[in-house]
Amino acid sequence: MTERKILLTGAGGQIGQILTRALVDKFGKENVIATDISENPGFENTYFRLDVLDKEGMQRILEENKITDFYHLAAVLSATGEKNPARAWEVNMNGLLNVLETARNSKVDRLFFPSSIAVFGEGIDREKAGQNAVLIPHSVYGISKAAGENWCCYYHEKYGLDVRSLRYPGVIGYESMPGGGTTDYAVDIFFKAIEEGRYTCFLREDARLPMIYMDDAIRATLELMDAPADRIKIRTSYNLQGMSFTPAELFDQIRKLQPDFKIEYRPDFRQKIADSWPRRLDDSAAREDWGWEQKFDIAKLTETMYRGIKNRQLQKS
Ligand code: AKB
Repeated sequence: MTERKILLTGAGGQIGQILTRALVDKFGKENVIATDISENPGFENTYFRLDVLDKEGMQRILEENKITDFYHLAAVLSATGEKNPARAWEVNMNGLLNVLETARNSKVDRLFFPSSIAVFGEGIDREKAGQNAVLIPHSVYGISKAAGENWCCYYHEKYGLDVRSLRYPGVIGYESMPGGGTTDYAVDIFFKAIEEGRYTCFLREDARLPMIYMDDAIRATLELMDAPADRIKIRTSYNLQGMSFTPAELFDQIRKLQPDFKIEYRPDFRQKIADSWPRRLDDSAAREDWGWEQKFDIAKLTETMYRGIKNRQLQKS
């Protein structure tokens, strides 16, 4: 295998921080370059400030560092996107087009594009959204991800670019904070339980959504990127399912560890976004094509999140 040289956009985000660390562990810190729109959040590997709308800057970094593997994570998520749809479209769409063009020009070996359950909307089986279900999303984020998947497929077919993609469910972890998503409640709830003993949830108690624990999401990403190209049959994006639960079910799990924990439900505009998303995905294509298998269920996730946050607090005090 030739030496890998990795570049990430959006490395300061919830998934980006953990994926950068995993890639550094796997390929060595000298081979991983992290970028984000903000100043370096504390990476020890090479870091550049990069706005994904700056195509020349992106091209320069790719060429000067002879990048082989490109992970494009920068995006405006569902809830933030609804507050400024034009900005979400600009960042998500033009950012991706810059990534696709520069990756093609620089002949990178592989490109990763994260899609989302947000691509689904009208006309699906909400209990088990199929791999090839119709995509009629309701949020600007979902529209940009659905279009993005098709652009990725187009670049694969037309230019042979080896683009790979996953439709992430809500990603839950405690070492990096989510920002601007509809599934963020499933992270916030743990911090509020431990810090304040109560939580006000912005979704209804029965809002069932697909979720995945961070370790599973990172492993899925690396396994997809490691798979031989002929195993990747889907060049739009693979459905990825971890587990599915409602806020009430997550609350019950946390109560097993903290019996006096209290919750109230005050659904806001994010409930409408959640209502348009599937409750579960059919990820059999990912299982068949490149061997995807999740390890975390709701009980293991709750235990890991709760103990992880508690331990970190003990270390700080
Ligand atoms: C969001 O809630 O916007 C994201 C997602 C499901 O893509 N976490």
